[in-house]
Amino acid sequence: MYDYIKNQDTDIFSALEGEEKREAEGIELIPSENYVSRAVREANGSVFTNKYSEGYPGKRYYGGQDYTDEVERIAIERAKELFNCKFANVQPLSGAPANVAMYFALMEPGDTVLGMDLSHGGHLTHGHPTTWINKIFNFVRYKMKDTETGEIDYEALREVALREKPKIILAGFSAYSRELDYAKFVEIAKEVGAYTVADMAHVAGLIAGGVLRNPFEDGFDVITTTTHKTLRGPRGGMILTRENEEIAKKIDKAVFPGLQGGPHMNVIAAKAVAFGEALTPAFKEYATQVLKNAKAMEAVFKKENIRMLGGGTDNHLILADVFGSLGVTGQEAETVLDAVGITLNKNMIADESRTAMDPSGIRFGTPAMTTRGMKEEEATRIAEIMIAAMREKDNEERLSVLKEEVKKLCLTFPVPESFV
Ligand code: DSN
Repeated sequence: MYDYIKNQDTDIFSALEGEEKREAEGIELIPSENYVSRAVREANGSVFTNKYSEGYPGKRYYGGQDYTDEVERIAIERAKELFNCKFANVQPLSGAPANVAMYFALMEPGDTVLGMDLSHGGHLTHGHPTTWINKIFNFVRYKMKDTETGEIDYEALREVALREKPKIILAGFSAYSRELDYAKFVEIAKEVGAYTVADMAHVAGLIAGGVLRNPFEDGFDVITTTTHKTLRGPRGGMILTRENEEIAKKIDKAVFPGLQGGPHMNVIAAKAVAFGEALTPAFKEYATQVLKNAKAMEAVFKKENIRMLGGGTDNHLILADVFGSLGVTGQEAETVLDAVGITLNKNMIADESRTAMDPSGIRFGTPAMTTRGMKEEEATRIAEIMIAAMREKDNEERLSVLKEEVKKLCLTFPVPESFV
């Protein structure tokens, strides 16, 4: 691996070596990250990166599409099978462009989206004031009813929907640890004539693996997602339509030519490979273990009386109020955990009293550590190490002992090359 780079570009080779070591020797707890198989990496680094393929299979603007058509068709068919829907667009370059294309497909400028409040777990692309889409569309919010249980305030959601008449009701999040009641979203959307869209970027792999509910089963119109988080594919996006061909056609047009140019066919080939892996029984086992590991970590945080937003987790992630519980800020926690070889991210919590750059919370999750084969025993120990490191953040001797333990644990669970 990297033989050509090694001979040609020592600067990049050195960074690659550093990253290989970092990923091997540290525990990755950022809930939106994962380790892909060698097969996915091969497809991602393949000759398809050379090819322009504007258009869709069978209808392209350039010649030489025999094999690009083949891989895109396979990716589409596998995506449809995984998520039980009739249409899939696998060209979005990532989650943010997927959401932008979806907005332009389903709305006119000035139309309204009702989405989850950003401080309660929503995402930048759900209308953060600093984004361009926020200047084009009108975003209104729903929140949790109770930050200790995580339950969404469905009554307030309905009231806002009746008052604001959104074109889209958006379910989905990047920092929320509870399951959503998709049927309630559909019921309210029907009342006001809105489309239902689920941004399931974080939980796509858990839905594909059958351990979380598929919003399509409750009648959602559209799902947007990334392909690189729990789904364990290459960095990329995708838009799925349950059954309405008119919606699917609008989405195709919005992705190309509306927003993007040539699709990244190497990434689409890698998506196809990852979807093939996600269709195996081994992936169901993986998804099941992701949840078990998150529950094991939840148990330790509960036992140590550390406040978790929503009171715990139903999915792969936990948002902990470390400032409120331990007097350690999110930034301090991120830094000390980095120092012992555990990577996660600082995160704002609901009704945050601090700043985005140094908030009260940390967000962490189990997708990547589970890919390494770690189970409840390791998840429990990692949670204990995290709490010990945060409590003893100024004790350098103790931190170096914890760092050694983390490294040893990682070397016992090397990142696998293959999952099938
Ligand atoms: N950056 C991703 C996350 O970490 O949740 C979402 O875009």
